[in-house]
Amino acid sequence: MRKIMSLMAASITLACLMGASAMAGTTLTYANFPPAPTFPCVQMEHWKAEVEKRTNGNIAVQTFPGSTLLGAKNMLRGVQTGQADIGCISTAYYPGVFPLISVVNLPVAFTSTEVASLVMWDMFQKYQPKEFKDVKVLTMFTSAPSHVMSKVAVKQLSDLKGLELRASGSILKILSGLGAQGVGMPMSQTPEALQKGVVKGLVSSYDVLKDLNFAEQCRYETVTNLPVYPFAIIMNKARWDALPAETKKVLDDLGREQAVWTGKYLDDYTSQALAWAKEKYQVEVFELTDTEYVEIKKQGEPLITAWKADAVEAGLDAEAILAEMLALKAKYEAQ
Ligand code: 3IO
Repeated sequence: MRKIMSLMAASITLACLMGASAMAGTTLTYANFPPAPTFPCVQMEHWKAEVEKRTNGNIAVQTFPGSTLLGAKNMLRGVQTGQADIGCISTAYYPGVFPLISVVNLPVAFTSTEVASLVMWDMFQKYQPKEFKDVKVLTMFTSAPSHVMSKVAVKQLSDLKGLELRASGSILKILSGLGAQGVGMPMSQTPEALQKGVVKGLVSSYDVLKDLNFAEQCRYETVTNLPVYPFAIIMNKARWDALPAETKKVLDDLGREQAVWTGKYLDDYTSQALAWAKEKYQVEVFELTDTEYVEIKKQGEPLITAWKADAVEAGLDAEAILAEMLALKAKYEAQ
């Protein structure tokens, strides 16, 4: 009798445990490299809330901002190997790895993050580039157009001579053409580099003036309209494959929506951040002359040529891809 009772107790306990784990569903870990207040992490929290709501709590998302799970440079590999289920990559940190999607990082004068993010998403959908074949892409978006934020005033292009500025990807090359000293590193290393004086400033979007408090050190901002940085949110392939069909549908349906949400958020937020920096630190904003903007554009042209050569090397139809991107850009800008 005692034996039967304890057997029953054990099976009740087991049933409860199984029930609890079925109710708790799946927890997905989501790694991000920059600190929590920055826009890649803001969009991550928004996505988490939407996913948890739309799956009725069947999926829980555990977020790790600020390189607490994976850093900027081991993000891609870390997601591929399953150290995190989901991760955020800035594709400019992986030279040569993304020959197709790096087209979005070219100097083609995006003025809207929403447009750039939609263009990136559509390009991915249309071409399904094999550079992403080892991961599942959940969404994509870009940073806002990039400007110079500096400890020294850049009032004219010649003030860039020899100036050490942090950047990544195509912007690094444009900087060298303009006589500046580009220093390549991820955003997550930039606060320390600025603090130590390794760089005198950076080239990125204005959101970081506020979110990383760069306005305190970089009191001079110069409007340069340089490229946007492309981002991809990637998921471990095996973890994706193991999800139930209805969960996959929720996540797939969110892809484009999240790109639009993030683009709109950042377009709005960069103006707020700049206004905040003016108010709090009296930062000065310089615009260049028309001739200088033409010079910046000229410095960007060899990059487009170089991108085409790399794309052809990677077996891509570079001309068609570039034309398609410009057509999408024109389409969304007209809307
Ligand atoms: C960026 C990256 C991380 C956090 C906030 C950010 N705002 C703009 C960017 C783009 C950039 O400079 C980069 O390195 O991806």
